[in-house]
Amino acid sequence: MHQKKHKTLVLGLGETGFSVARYLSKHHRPFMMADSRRTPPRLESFRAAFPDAELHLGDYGVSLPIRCHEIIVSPGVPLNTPAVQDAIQRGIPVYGDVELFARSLPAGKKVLAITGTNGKSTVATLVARMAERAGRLVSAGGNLGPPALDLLARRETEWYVLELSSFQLETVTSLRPMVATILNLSADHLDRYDSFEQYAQAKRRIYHGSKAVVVNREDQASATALPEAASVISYGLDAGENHHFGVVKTNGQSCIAQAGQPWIAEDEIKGLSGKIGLLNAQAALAIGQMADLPRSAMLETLRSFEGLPHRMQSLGHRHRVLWINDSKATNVGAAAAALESLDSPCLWIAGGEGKRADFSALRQVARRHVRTAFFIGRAARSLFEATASVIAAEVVNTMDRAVRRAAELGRPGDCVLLSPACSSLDAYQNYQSRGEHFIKLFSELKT
Ligand code: UMA
Ligand code: ADP
Repeated sequence: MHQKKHKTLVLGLGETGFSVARYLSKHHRPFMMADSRRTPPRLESFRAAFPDAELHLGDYGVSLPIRCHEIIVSPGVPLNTPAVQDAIQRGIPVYGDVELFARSLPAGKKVLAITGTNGKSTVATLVARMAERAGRLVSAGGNLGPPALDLLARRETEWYVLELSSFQLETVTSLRPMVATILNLSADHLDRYDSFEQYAQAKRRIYHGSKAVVVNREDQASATALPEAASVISYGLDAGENHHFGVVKTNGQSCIAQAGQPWIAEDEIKGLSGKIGLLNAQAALAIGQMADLPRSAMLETLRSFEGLPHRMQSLGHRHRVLWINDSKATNVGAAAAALESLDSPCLWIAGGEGKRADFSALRQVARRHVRTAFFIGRAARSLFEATASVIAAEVVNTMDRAVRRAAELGRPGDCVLLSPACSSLDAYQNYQSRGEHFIKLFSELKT
């Protein structure tokens, strides 16, 4: 008998796939789940939650998609996967969880959408906290977690703050954010994209249909292809004119200002240090202003913000050497910005899964800030080859050895920085486990 194609195929049984399954099941939409791994980590909990769902594990080939009327892909599933390409050519709709979120969003609800190569989680968290402090009913998630669709379960939410990755944006067409921003663009995920431009184009989809955009004047690549009808607020490290944000000197102190009028001094925002901190704080203020948040709630949020774990997180001193966990620096741009922000000579631990990055971009910043580097993981040799002509460097392969060598060589006044410039996936489940491992090794060092 002819089998009717009435099911949605969900590809990838990770956090996203699980959230899609929850959503479809709640809305009585039949689905089947497939994962290319034979035993994905969430298998047992999926079976317990959806005992009747059809599940396919291992190579899913092209036969599975053609049994379905649409495919919802997880962000980690590249669109050039043969089964997905085959489905697209057959005219089967393929999209991701954020597009499903956008299509399901009740009228009147607003989205504040944030992407960029670096700083997304920090700025999304700041904006959500500013809105909460102002008494708004707000839910934050997306790439930051929880997945976007899970946020819809909280029905009283008025505003959704979404951190979006390029992977999630690839299939987004219906989002139309109230405010959208690309914080910055530098090379990342080149194991997935053919070129930087292709990656940038995926990110720029965030602007589509947005009524207001926030733009970083320091980063030209992120400020192109803006929607014509949108109002724009920019920010940067110069003073900024008209209604734009910038940085001015008042009584010898750097202050964030709008239209030249100081709002808050740099040393009042302790959780956001250096140039990066000034930029991220301005981005959050500009988004908040576009969304009509009161200034007092925004400034109080900046003053009380303590930073997020695994982002330039100070762990404390050992023998007058400061140890910093920046495990979330998973690309070259983030590690370069982290090194640049340091005042003291640095013992630098880096490496992991290199994602086909060009590490030569780290050579000059390493020369200025690094005393000795310890390289770990799959990218250790490439990092060594890119930098050893200008700094002392050792390929130590493992985190344990890197920490031991850094503890041996650190002198009073130095700092030890884990800022890997790579993803963690060659050795850890995620950047959090890598950071936790580093913290554990630090805590075991003799005081
Ligand atoms: N899988 C397949 N086929 C493939 C590839 C993967 O079946 O071709 C399966 C894997 O076997 C695995 C599952 O898909 O079981 C994993 O799916 P996923 O990689 O999409 O990961 P999720 O658990 O759904 O997490 C995703 C984001 N991960 C990625 O984009 C890689 C999480 O971002 C995000 O927090 C979560 O959705 C909720 O929205 C993490 C991330 O590393 C933090 N993001 C990248 C970054 O920040 O640089 C983009
Ligand atoms: P994302 O969510 O985009 O990965 P995070 O806010 O988690 O961004 O920060 C990740 C890392 O990126 C930090 O550990 C820091 O090293 C670096 N970083 C943060 N903000 C910026 C910025 N505005 N420009 C460059 N690098 C940044």
